[in-house]
Amino acid sequence: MLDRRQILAALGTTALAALAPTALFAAASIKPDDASALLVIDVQNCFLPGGSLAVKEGEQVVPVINKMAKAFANVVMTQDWHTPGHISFASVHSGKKPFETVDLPYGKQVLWPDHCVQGTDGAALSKDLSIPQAELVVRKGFHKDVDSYSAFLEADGKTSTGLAGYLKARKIKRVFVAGLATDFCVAWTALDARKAGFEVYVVEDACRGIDTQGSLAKAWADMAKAGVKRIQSADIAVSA
Ligand code: VGL
Ligand code: ZN
Repeated sequence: MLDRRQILAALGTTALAALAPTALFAAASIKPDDASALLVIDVQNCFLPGGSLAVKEGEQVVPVINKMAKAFANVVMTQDWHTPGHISFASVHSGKKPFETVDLPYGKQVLWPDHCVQGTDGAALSKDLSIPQAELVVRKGFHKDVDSYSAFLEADGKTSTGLAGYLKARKIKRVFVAGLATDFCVAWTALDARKAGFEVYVVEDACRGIDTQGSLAKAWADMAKAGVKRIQSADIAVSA
């Protein structure tokens, strides 16, 4: 067996200097199979430019996701789907402003502008998504007194959306997570997917974050610790 030092020596310093590490190791090495599913998280008008909780550069994930989705036989999308006057809205907590926090029975809750209210245009999936084969849309956050960043478990830590059961019944072993926002719904979904026993990849360039009070760095650190793999869309082989 060659160790890393021997491989590097064999490549030679000249060749090594000429090649970027990505060119050596990264090109489209992951092939989604029938036991893989793409989870497209919350690509909804409210999180896109002009939306009430617009994520910076949020629209840039759409073409990346559309292209990547061609590699997947199984695609599930999620929709943040809140009641009017939802507990996560700053507008229902007197004296509170968006991005402040409040202590709720299930823990600390970041407060948001009103967003993704059931049945509104803001809650609709982006019309620019083009994933006709998508098999399931999971709505979440529909209990008035409980938020749900995760597509698997509500913020009380115990109420299931049913997604883990669905994926297991479909014999899915690996999930690839993309969408909005990296540091909230994407990260919480990825962490719960690990807890439910799936192999988990987050596709970094197919996500964008909100980044409030260090949330983006914390999310990546938590995901790394949980064994979530951080990849780029170019790592996924799109042709069959
Ligand atoms: C999200 C904040 C509030 C998300 C949803 O989709 O990441 N963030 N609701
Ligand atoms: Zn929400």
